[in-house]
Amino acid sequence: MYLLRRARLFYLALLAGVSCPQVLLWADPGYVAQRIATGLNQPTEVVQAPNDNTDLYIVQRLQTVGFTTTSGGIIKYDPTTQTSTTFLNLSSGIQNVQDGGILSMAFSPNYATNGLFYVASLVGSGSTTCRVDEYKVNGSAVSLNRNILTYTNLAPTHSVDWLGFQPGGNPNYLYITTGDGGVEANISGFQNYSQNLSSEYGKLLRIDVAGADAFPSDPNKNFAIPSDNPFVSTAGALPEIYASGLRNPFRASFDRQTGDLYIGDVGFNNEEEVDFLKHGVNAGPDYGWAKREGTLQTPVSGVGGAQGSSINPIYQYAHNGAKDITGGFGLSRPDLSTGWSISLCRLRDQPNFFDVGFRSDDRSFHIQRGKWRRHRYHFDD
Ligand SMILES: [Ca+2]
Repeated sequence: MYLLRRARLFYLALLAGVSCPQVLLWADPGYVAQRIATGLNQPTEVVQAPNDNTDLYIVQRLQTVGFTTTSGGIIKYDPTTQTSTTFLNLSSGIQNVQDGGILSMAFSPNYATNGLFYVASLVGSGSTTCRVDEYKVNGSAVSLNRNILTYTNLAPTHSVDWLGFQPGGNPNYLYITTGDGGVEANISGFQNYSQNLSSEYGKLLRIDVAGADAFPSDPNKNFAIPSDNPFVSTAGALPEIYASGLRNPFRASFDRQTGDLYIGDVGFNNEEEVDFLKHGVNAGPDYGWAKREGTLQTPVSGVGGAQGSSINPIYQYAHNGAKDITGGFGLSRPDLSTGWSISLCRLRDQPNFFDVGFRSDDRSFHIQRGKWRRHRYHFDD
């Protein structure tokens, strides 16, 4: 059963490039597809600011200025009037190397009063510096307030991926997904950092961005630790880790009605997967990578292993070539039916980035570049 079939959702397609098909593969009745913007350059995410149902904030991994593609930015866009303004323009350190650039943003739940938002980026020479920075809006000015987290990746991919605050949760707790460092599992020297609790690679982190710095001697970690994080008392473990066993969790999504978290984890050779973290469960789940790829044992000697206590995804699909899961949205619609629904997307061609989501008034939006497919999935609680 598809929960969304009966919903009349205004489907906003933000398409980048004239080669993209305008006819969207959203064939269910009740949907209306409408192109509302063109000219985007590798958009990675669309978000809304709290208490603002007018504007969309479109994160672009890169931006082209003249003949130079070295900048990432965030566009503030009103889809009704189709007018846009530059909200944030980053050029410093942005390199067009694999996943380099801006990857995600999240507004503080108290944005209306504190003006704070957070940006995840992959910057620096060779694009191996992962950053989470805090920005502050003051009137029409937007400025860097401080660095929250900096760490060095192994490669310019599978880096700091996504930022989010749990709806209805602590407004100071920022969730961060991180990739496994970027070294492929079948390359000599691969180390399974995703299973290593002393590494920030391949994790879901949860940090307190309002509390006193828990690492005063470390300029690269400037945040507090929620006292009930699962590994605060585990010797050798990073206390900011909330879950482990991820590979490249490029997008995640909180169900805004339940606080449950859906994590889209890009697969290795076979399976794209969606991992699920139920609200209130803070036992530090392990989602399996790199022992497991979805429900399969990773077919690399010395890497793959039995499931053990790791948690299987709630959904997975086989990929052929480059069909990465890079967008998705967890959505419960108790007004329509019981259960949960999630929209999944995957790509045919790389390099492409996109996102899918729903506005707080339940209007859908979607950004894309290149061909795509859309999947919907329903499962019982
Ligand atoms: Ca510090």
